[in-house]
Amino acid sequence: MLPSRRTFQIAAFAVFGLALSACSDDHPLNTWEPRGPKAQSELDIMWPVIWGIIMVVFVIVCLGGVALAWKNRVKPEDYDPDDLPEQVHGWFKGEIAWTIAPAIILVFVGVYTIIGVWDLEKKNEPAELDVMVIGRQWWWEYRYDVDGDGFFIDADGDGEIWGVDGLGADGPGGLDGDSDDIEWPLEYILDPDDVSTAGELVIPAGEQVDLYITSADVIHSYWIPRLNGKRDAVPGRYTTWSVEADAPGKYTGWCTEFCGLSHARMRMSAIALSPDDYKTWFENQEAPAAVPAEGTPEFAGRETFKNLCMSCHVIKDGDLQYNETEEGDPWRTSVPLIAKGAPDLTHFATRSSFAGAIYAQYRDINPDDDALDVNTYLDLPGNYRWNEAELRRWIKNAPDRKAAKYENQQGMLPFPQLQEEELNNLVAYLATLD
Ligand code: HEC
Ligand SMILES: [Cu+2]
Repeated sequence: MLPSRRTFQIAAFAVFGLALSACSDDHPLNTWEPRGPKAQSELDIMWPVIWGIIMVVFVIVCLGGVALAWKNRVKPEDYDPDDLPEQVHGWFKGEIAWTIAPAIILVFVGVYTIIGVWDLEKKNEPAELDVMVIGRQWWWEYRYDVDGDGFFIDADGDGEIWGVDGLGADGPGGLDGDSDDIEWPLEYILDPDDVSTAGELVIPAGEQVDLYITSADVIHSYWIPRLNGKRDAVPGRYTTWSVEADAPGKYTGWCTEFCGLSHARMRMSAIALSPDDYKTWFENQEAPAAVPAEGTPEFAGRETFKNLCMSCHVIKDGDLQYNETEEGDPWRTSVPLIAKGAPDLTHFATRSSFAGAIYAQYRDINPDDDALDVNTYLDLPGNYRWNEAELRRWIKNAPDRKAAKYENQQGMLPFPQLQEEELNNLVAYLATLD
């Protein structure tokens, strides 16, 4: 039976649509266009396997099939169901041959792959730049160890700096760890002095950056396809990975492990800057935020921030006392200044996107494309128009902009009670955080 006209139309439409989708010239998640040595080495494994093996086998099987069909063809009137071709059983030489040939192919691919994997696992010795990557529902946190004392502190005061299952003695920062001394959840052990950013991983171009990947809640997966493959972020464990970009640029990524409601809106990007620009960027991130002059709208915004936002967010300006301590909880009292489950906003205005890299922070920059001019990344607040409208919508009702069950401690609370003036002040204050 022939397919109906309708089926045919739908199929044609699907094929046409699929073909058209290849026409976009912007492929931010394209693994065939690596922009760093790690991603390149993965592609270098793929090509010989594709051309040297897959294509050869494909052609042999196709041509062989056609040739056999041609050779054994019969006219319909000559067709006799009892006239079978000669049956071959127990052909010893043949069986040996078609067992050994694939085995040789697999050994070849295997050796090639294992060498590649070793190369991918190679870390910088001694460590140059380590960044801790924390998956959270639904955004990525990046922590830079500023003072070189590791990413963690001795939160329970027992003399062990840290110890979380999954890390041996050569943990982040080279610290010794006792794996029985479990300091968890993460909020209590992260070093409050470190630089913490969200959404955009800023790195120097031309250098390998080692990542320590973990998760604060469920399993996520970190993936910047043009720089390297995927690596899972598992709560309670630390996995190492690394990225390196050949040249300055923006490289987009996406969480690739289903992690709940807003998984599809958990994005990230790596921003590679020239080493000099990176240094400037980092020095700025280390510096405390500016405190606005008293009596200004920005100062009023900071007061509102203290009242409504500080229970989750941190802005380090060397003055405010953050995260009011809870009576009788020694871990909390020992950790005054960390973002709990929310982005550290100390230098919020230096990012080009927010809320899991899905919204543009500046109106001339589209978070969906790679077109961000990294030469102006350091001047974002000066060179581009602030996306005030989106930020206002976010602060007023974040769960409406990005689905999250705040009653389950996911995401940000809505603030329907905010008066127009309070909102104006808050936004004005956030704009000063450059
Ligand atoms: C219940 C905790 C909580 C409170 C209270 C809270 N937030 Fe948030 N906020 C979050 C979380 C969680 C995120 C990350 C959400 C995401 O990206 O999916 C966030 C994200 C943000 C972002 C985007 C940051 C970035 O870099 O992506 C801004 C700006 C922000 N909040 C401002 C505020 C302001 C202003 C207030 C006070 C009016 C506030 N928040 C109160 C939890 C909170
Ligand atoms: Cu995720």
